[in-house]
Amino acid sequence: MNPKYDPLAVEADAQRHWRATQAYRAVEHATNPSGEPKPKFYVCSMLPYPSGKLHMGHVRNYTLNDVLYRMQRMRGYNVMTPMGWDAFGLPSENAAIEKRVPPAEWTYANIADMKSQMEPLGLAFDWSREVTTCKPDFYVWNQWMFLKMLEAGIAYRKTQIVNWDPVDQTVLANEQVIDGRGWRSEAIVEKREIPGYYLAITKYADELLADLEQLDWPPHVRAMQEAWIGKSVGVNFGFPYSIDGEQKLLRVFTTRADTIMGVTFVAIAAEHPLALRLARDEPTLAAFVEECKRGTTSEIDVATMEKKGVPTGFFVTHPLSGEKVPVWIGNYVLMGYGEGAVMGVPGHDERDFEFAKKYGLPIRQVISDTLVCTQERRAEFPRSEYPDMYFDEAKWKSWYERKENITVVNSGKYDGRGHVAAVDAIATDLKTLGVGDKQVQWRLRDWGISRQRYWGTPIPIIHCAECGVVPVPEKDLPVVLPEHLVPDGTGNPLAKDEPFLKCTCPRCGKPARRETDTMDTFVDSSWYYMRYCSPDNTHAMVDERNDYWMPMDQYIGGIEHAVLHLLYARFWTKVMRDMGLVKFGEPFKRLFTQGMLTAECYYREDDAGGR
Ligand code: HQ5
Ligand code: ZN
Repeated sequence: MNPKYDPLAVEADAQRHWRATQAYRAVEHATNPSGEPKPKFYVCSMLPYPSGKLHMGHVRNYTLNDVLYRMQRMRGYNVMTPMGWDAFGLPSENAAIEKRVPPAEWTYANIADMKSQMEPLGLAFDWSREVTTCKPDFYVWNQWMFLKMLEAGIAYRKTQIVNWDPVDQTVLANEQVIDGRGWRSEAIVEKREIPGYYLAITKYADELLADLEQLDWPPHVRAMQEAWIGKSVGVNFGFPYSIDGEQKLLRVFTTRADTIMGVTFVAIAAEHPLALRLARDEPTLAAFVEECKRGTTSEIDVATMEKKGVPTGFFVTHPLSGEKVPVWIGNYVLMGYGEGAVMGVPGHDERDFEFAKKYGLPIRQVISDTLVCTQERRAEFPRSEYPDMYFDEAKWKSWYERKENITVVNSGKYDGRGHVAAVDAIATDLKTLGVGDKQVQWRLRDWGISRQRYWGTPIPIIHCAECGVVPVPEKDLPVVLPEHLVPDGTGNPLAKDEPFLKCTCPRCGKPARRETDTMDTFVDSSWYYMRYCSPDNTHAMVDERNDYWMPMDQYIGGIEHAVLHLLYARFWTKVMRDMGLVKFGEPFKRLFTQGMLTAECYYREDDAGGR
């Protein structure tokens, strides 16, 4: 035996043996020598875009995968690890434009190249499960699911103002716009109004948020998803008042109902019906209303302009304390936002604070992260000895900005509660009184999947002059994407390809035109990891082999997919579950984000100045 490790000889021999014995072919329900079923372990790395040559970053990602595979196999698991190609999308199309070749040709050549670089690494991939997303046997199921989603009301068409990337000539999802620029091209994004197809991910917002808790994922990834979903629970409630013999409610919306006992005034917009009513009897109010009308309607301008207001002399009733609260007309309250009225809590809101200081309105502290001296306990805790327990102008802002680790004070029965508990209790009481309720707001928007691009899954829709927008019947799937077209950079070549465009309307049989929009490639990556379980099934998207391997035990990939891909995949899985296609609601039990290798490299100059 050669005592030295000679990779060329050893690796080639080992790999020949692995190939001959199909060493990495995974079989469902494998048993150990004593006949007992082995526990399964599905480990998978994020599949590459076949954009050229294999990158050192890929190798790093796939080596982590390989190490885990081998360890779990030695520990007695029935392990499966597959590989595939995220083959649709802009990089191929852009390269095709540049090289004047069809993107299919360029993509298949890259796949062959990258595979030939990957194979000698001797990674434990079960190549019999290889998935290539630009092939009809894969994307037919994108189309099939799209039709199912249309039926279920998850997929829909609407005209909307969209983010338009002028360089990539395509629509971007909100999450593909980073600081006003396209996530890939970095071009400044413009606004355009066009029709497109959307998936109602917002219907799943609650569940996508709640289920984060059950995932063994890095906390920062869960936090990023949570922030992206962006649930804010506010309370919409009213201050009762009566005018002209009528009982009314002056409605406001707030995300800080925990500060409700700190209300010392209500400010209303100049266009608010109550302002207009009061101005009828009072010339000074009428003059101020006129002055405000000439002002701004922009939220941004309001933040910086001088806050002005006039007291109306009118009072509403605090719904919980019963106190009389003065109503002011404020130039910083806009009729177009919320209710056109805001509760004034100068102790804990920067704008209200500025306003109250200017007009000498009372400031009341009702939240704090320290033990705060309530009115009754002043003697016990003199200010000179316990300055931290008193309202401090310099500190008010930190109280306002924080929701964590704060305590409600000076608020009667709500004292001692944290932000969430106080909001809950106060909302419940307002509801009982019939003057308010919780209102949930989300940052998440529906997922726009239309791309005005050639190299993607055709959206299975037909446009008929008589019948309008008609889904392609299931039996006519797949709508096959022609592979010979050469994009020239001036829009979508499908829109100029007669053989693709021409079709007959499935409803009335008259000549019709095919939809030329294709799907976002994040559709492919939302479920490719399930297709690895049954890549050969020609009559179903997934089958019982998916029930065996999924949910995935360990997913490994770059942190750049913390929000987009991983959120879409979770959503897609939940939709499949609701259609009875899978039995689980979360695809990835554990996640490891390995970070991404960038082009940065460190070097040292030698004495001669060489590197
Ligand atoms: C890395 C690099 C390059 C890559 N097709 C998508 C993709 O990101 C994945 C889909 C599931 C949406 C890592 C990267 C990712 C894997 C594949 N990588 N350093 N494809 N310089 O080709 O670490 O983080 O870009 O996990 O390789 O990357 S990809
Ligand atoms: Zn028709």
